[in-house]
Amino acid sequence: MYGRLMNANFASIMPQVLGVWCEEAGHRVHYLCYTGVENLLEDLPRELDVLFIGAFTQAAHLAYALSNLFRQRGAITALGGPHARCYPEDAQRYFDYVLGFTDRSVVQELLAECEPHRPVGRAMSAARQPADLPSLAARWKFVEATLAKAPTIKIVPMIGSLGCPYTCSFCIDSTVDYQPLAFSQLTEDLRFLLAKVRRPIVAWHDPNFGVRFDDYMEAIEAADPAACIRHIAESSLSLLSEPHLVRLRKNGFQALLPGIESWYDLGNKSKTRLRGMEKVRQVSDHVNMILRYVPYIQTNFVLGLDSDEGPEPFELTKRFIDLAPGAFPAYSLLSAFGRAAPLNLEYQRAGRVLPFPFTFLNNNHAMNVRPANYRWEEFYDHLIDVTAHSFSGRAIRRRIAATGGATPRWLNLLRSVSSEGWGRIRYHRTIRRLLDADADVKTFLETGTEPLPAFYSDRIRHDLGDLHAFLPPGSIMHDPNAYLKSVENGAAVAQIQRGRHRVQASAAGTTAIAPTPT
Ligand code: B12
Ligand code: SF4
Repeated sequence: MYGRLMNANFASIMPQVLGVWCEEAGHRVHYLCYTGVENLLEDLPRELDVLFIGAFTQAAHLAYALSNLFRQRGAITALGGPHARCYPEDAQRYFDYVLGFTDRSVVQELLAECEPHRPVGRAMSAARQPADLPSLAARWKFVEATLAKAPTIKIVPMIGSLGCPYTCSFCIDSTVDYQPLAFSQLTEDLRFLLAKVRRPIVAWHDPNFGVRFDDYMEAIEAADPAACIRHIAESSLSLLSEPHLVRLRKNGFQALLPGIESWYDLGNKSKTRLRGMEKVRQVSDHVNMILRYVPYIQTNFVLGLDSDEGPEPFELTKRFIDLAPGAFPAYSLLSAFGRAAPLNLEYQRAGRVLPFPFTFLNNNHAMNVRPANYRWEEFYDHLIDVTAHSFSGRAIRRRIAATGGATPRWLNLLRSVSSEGWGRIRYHRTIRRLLDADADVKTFLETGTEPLPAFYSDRIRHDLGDLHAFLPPGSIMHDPNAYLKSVENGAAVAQIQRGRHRVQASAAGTTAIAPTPT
């Protein structure tokens, strides 16, 4: 239910950007945003010269199956996005090109060369994140096509900065320099949007919104002095001081998603040295203060970190739910996404990363790092307990009472009773039951040794439907230590192969962009 309502609102910006760059290079573009309900076998054009896919890791198997199908039909295939950045070695087995940082010149070089690279695809990457991106006006037709799939709430994706100045070792952006895009461009984009939509909602995809806070606010105020636009942003608690919140409210910010992460670790994100119950009190006061300015707040937690031990971290989260009833808690299971973050090397060195198939790597359907201080049964008992507490009838009622505005209340209710709240409790209970009843599941979680339990392979088959038949042989499993091996071999996998190829674009060239947010 929630997915049908919201998935189109979670579409990425980059495939739209790519569409613009390909058209600028003279190609014909067919853009398709997969929201989980389309029939890709029917909706994608049969004849393509190049198929670009943008995919998160949870959509990797879908991407691999599509690549295989379109290669059989004669297309060249390219993968970009989080999965390509995290698992390039694996993706190179199934795509002709695997792209890391992607700018206009990388795309032009690929289009000019456009050759099959098999059995191992060519890794390409710009030296850094792009210095600029096409305007909203330029990507508008792709935005419109995606939003047509959102039945009621329609959210426009925007971005004002790349990278982050902070260095949290678990984060993909900890090693990427912070780089604001031109603020004058933001103002121009927001003016364009106001001319198109009466009361637009904008979601900022910046990894950490508001680092250059005053510049940002000035850019927004210049475009929208009457604050007609409603904004959503991911930001750290350290940036959400009361004076900043006053200005955010004045400028129409309706939803904020700060990371709390843990009561014992990762304090640098919330800029606090406090730990345990002291941190719970301080953070819940802060969150309650934010709710006086902004109607909707989602607080993000990571469960299963090495700093956690025993029942206490979970009990503290339950206390937080009671003390800050208006916050919607989003729980992520500790996940090591390939080469996403420097910390993953430590987990791989310790032999703690499990080869869970990619489909399950979405922070919820599997925890692919063996916990340091819990047996799996114990961990799942605590996980179920904290999730059930967070989405109990009492917690939902208190959350709705503490939330202002009809839409935020309704969203809170819908999220709680569909896949994110009750759906997840059901899923975690299933895993807990299997830990007792299915020896394959227990062995796989404890040792990572194959065979892959039927529970998981059946779900992949069900998820992929007709496309399961196109999954390349051997692609369900991957090497969870590929990052470590490449570092130890001294091999830089994501080689920068920037040549001086002339762009041979022609009006006859056809390019398809198929992002896969699921
Ligand atoms: C904004 C964001 C979101 C937004 C928007 C999502 C979206 N569709 O873009 C929201 C809040 C909806 C979201 C949701 C989720 N997210 Co998120 N999100 C981010 C965040 C903070 C920024 C990503 C971003 O847009 N950066 C700006 C772009 C321009 O830069 P970039 O991503 O580095 O992309 C560069 C290249 O990769 C390449 N590129 C990117 N896309 C494409 C596409 C093509 C075709 C090509 C050729 C190139 C290309 O070009 C870019 C420029 O160099 C990152 C963390 C981070 N700091 O990066 C996590 C991150 C991407 N999210 C993550 C996850 C796990 C999720 C969720 C599964 C969480 C959940 N359980 O619900 C969902 C999945 C949503 C979905 N659509 O499938 C993981 C992904 C790990 C992985 N390997 O899959 C990340 C890395 C965070 C983490 N845990 O480490 N997310
Ligand atoms: S503050 Fe957020 S975006 Fe920046 S490095 Fe830390 S976790 Fe990543």
